[in-house]
Amino acid sequence: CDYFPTLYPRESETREVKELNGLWNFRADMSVNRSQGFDEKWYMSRLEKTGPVIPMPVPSSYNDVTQDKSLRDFTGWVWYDKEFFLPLSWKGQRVVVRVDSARYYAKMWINSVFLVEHEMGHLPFEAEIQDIVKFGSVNYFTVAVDNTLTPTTLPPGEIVYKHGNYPPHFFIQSLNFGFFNYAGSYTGTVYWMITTNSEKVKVQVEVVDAESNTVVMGEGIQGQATVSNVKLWWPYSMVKTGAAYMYVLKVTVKDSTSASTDIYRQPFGFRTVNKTNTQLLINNKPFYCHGVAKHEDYDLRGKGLDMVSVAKDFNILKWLGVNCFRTSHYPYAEEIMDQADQQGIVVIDESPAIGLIYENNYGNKTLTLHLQAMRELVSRDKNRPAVIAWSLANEPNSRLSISGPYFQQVYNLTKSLDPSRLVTFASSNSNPLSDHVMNIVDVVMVNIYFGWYQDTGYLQTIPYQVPPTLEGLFKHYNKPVMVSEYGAETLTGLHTSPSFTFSEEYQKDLLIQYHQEYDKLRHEYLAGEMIWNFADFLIDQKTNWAYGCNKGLFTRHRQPKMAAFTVRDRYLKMINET
Ligand code: BDP
Repeated sequence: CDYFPTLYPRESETREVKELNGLWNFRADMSVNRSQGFDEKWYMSRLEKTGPVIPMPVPSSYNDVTQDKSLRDFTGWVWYDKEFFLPLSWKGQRVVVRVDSARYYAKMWINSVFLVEHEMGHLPFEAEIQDIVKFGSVNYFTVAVDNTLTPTTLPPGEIVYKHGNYPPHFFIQSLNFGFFNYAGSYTGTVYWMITTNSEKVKVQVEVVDAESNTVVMGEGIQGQATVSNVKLWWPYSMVKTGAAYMYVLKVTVKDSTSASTDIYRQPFGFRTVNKTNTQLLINNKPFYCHGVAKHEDYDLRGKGLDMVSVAKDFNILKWLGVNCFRTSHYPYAEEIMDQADQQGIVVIDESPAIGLIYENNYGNKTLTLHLQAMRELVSRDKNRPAVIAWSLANEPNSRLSISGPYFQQVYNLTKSLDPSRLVTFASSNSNPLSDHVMNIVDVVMVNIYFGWYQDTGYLQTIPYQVPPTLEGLFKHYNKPVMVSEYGAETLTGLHTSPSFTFSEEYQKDLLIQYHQEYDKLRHEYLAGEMIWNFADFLIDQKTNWAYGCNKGLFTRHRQPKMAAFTVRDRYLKMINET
């Protein structure tokens, strides 16, 4: 898919949005090689005519919705279809159909006409359909989605066939990552560049402030305008009042050939991001990230967008005093990003590149996809003030020498697309002597598990491990260092005294040990701490994890574990200090 959308669908005087959310028809292709749907051309008719279908909610991952284990663990193509109407009044207009995310590979048809295919989850794709759809009568929309991950997908995985004492055609989808494969009085200058599909257009732009006053106007498909007395966008933790101030760029395009008008409103904010060798700076003031790493993961709906959960999560983030989170390990829904912008919570925006572990994950196909992921992500989120950094990947194997030139290319592209933000990645390697990527990026982020994966149970080792590790990174790279993950598995309700691994006390004790060390370093070169994880989430079935990753401060149902109160005390105190 060469064409990727940059504008979120927003209603305006000239734009209408019709959501196709709800129950769709659904059919998994359970045939041995998962090709029955294509062989029989299921897209040529309504899906129910091809065989048995079940209702499936959209948006949602399908895995946890039914009682069927084979569907929960399914790998391969599934098919969705839905009937819809477009009003006669839309005739003559440009009509675009958009999918916000389909994990991992998607193809779509309308009225059996193939429209577009898109590789990679978490990022939107769209197609123009005004020449295909019928106005004032029924249409149908077919989407086929394949969640198979191979060594050259992003993220990579592998299909491993098992022979011998196994059921016929038995295979497992092995993953290179650990989460469930849900299918998935200053002046400010505003710059704009507008793409239109007609040349005879007159473009007018207005900058509208949060009180609905037009503060400056401009013209032309490309230009700039200066806003005086600009109100800056600040994280809520940095100012007592006026945080998260947003403007809107109202764009009016008049096409003299067709005498039509289009109006679109793009929210944005004014703020700068910078760094010294020891600190991150927002609007030239030091910003210390006290936050969490998150997941898009909810009970039953998997990664399906659910506004109740989004609202609850943001209320919890504020309750905890979190001022920053990382979208581990893929881009999150735009509705989530909107909340970060509007509530003044800083975001480190991560690409879907997780699990680049083996040599064969570093081929040209993956690189091409990775570059495309960065293009799509930057283009989607470039106007968001909350986003201060792009995270190129999580825990790539940066000990492999091939990772150096590979990430140099991904870094170069990202920086050229957006020189205004920092570029980083989360490293599992904390040894500069064996690393090939940390030297490339602007800020060092590292995932550390002392007292958990390393020296399990021995919390007294933490003061001997954390400072030298972080200092080693700082001394070697002379860049700010952030801890992008640290934590321990914790089963809610398991209590032990003295603390024992997996108990709530252990998680609390571990975090406190780290905090004592961070407090010594945060006035030096440490620029942030992010707990793994905000809440428990599902991973694939394993022996050493009890129904998912339980390193959350909250359960999957968003109820607090003991450590949540410890973190809240710490983070609120930090906010009061500023
Ligand atoms: C880290 C990964 C993260 C895992 C975490 C863990 O970045 O995705 O969930 O370990 O094991 O290495 O809990």
